Amino acid sequence: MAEFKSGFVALLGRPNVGKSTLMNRVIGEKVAIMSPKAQTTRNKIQGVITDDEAQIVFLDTPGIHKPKNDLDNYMDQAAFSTLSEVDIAIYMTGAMDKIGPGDRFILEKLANIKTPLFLVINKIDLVHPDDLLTLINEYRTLADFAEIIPLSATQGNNVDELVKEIKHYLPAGPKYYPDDQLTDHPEYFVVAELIREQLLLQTRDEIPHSVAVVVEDMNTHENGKLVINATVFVDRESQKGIVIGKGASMIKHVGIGARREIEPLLGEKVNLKLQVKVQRNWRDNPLFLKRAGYDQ
Ligand code: GDP
Ligand code: MG
Ligand code: K
Repeated sequence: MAEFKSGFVALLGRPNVGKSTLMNRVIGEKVAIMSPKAQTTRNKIQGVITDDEAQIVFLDTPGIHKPKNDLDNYMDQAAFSTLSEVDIAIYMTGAMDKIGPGDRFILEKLANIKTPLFLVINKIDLVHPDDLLTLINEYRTLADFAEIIPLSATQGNNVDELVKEIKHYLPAGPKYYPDDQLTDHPEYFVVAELIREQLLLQTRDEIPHSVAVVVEDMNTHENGKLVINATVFVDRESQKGIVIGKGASMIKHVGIGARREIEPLLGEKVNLKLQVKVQRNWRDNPLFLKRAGYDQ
């Protein structure tokens, strides 16, 4: 029998190319946070798949772009520091996305690392095959890709091929995680992200990214339900009004939506208690970022 293989795979790419969708498709569980909005994923979230041939540990990295504030800066560092620890780096793009200065900037940086680099072109369900070939040829001039894999994360086309190629490039190695482990991320963070996801979905464009969620505690039971106390931090008083909504209707719906996601994840009934607080300029406050869990 062939030797067991294992290793770490970093998923890189602009916001909204479908990194979280792909990871969820591969792993089959909701471990990364998806949303039609950019930058939902702020932290590294690991997903693990194990079969009898290999164990693949995915790092869903935050997007890389020109830093505008401390949080952006933090996200860039997290993305690049990940690359020194991984066995394969995957640069992901959308089949509809034109190659821009951002892609060139990142691929130039990636050219300097020794890690094998894959190009994954996602969302092939949206383009004509001829246009796909043109895009592939353009990318070939930008970097020396070990593999180029077009796929559709939502439809599932060619996702198996990606997994096969990842296994091919992984080194022989041990299981880092038990067979049934899907993520090593603290539950607090995942729960906070599920609440934030609901906020982004339900408030639409009214509170762009000026919202952070901190789970204060999650360890007591009341009437057979796990009590989760969480705080939503916004930048401005006006945003507080939007998040709470008329007669507290918005925060109530956010709570209901989040609970629907959290209960299957934790495997028990939950009593979710949300409060909303104004914390000015939280994105530039290192202490706050640390408290909110952005300090790995
Ligand atoms: P991320 O920011 O890179 O993690 O992107 P997400 O996984 O959050 O996906 C962004 C959006 O693209 C979501 O609305 C997804 O449903 C959509 N999306 C992801 N993969 C595909 C795909 O293969 N085809 C199509 N048509 N849409 C996709
Ligand atoms: Mg994401
Ligand atoms: K997203």
